Amino acid sequence: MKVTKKMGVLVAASCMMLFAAACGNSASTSTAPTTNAAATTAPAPAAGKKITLGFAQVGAESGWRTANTKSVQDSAKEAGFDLKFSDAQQKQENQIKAIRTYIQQKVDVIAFSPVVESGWDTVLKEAKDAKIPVILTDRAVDSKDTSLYATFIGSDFVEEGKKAGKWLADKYKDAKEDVNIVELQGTTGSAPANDRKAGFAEEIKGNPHLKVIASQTGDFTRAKGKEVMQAFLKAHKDIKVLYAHNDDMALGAIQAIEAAGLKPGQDITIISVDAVKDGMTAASEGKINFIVECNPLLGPQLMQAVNDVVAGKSIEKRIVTKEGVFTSEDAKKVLADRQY
Ligand code: GZL
Repeated sequence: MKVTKKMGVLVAASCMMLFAAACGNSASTSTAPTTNAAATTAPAPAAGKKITLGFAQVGAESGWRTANTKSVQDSAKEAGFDLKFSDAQQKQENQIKAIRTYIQQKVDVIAFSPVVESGWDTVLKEAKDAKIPVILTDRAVDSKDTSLYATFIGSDFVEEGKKAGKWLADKYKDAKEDVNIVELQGTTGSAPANDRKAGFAEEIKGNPHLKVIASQTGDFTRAKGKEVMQAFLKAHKDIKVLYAHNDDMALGAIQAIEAAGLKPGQDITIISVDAVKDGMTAASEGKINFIVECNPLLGPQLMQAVNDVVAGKSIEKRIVTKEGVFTSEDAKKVLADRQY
């Protein structure tokens, strides 16, 4: 039987999918779809040619990002892909430049974590015109035209904010006096910052004693988190709670709190998001009281999605990662087994 080029390519892609599936998916994730599947395909690479993936990463701003980068790089290697990787140092213009370079290089698939939600339509249209499918990982874009990307693989940040707010509302459900909260927001304009803020506010709004007296970006970094917390402590003498949108900012804030002679986790209750090793260590020491997990190990799911779009398979438009929550007691129990 004559094996056509297309059949040869499909066999190659299928073998890769079997290989990728055999590698297993180390991330504890669910792939619960939330919207209808939409077929988005790329012209398959020539028979026997490696799939080339262009990945534009946000930066290296936090422990979470470091773990996410490692997951993408290790999974691409396991899947046998040729990975082109760029670090945008948290600048949108650098990510747009990287995506344009990948288009010029005619990669098979482009994936990226948008540093902010807006301003992507033009470059995503350029990728679509070049018939290169785009996969969003970690963070979303606010483009109204959802045909501009094949799928968005990442957490539900509103849900993460709600988990944080619910724990606090439960803790202070019988409060008789005001509980002053300060908030360290993530990168201004980013999906996690917008959504974690919204989810948290939604859950605490039912208790008039829970008051956010100050809220400012710490840009997801330890240094900025410390700097802003120092300013909060100077301006407010009655802070009872810190809600930080990630562990790195919480850890920077803990340095400021201790320098002010206060006990983190006791004088000031601290809630954080991510559950990276350093955050979980602080939680196990009682310095962070509650951590909402945000899973960075998105590599295996991303590579499976790359295989699917190259093989012409239909793909769920939204793949939500599965995550837990940890009290200080929980953190003590699981710290040794944490992968990141
Ligand atoms: C969330 C991710 C955020 C992390 C931060 O998915 O985009 O960016 O919560 C990281 O630690 O900097």
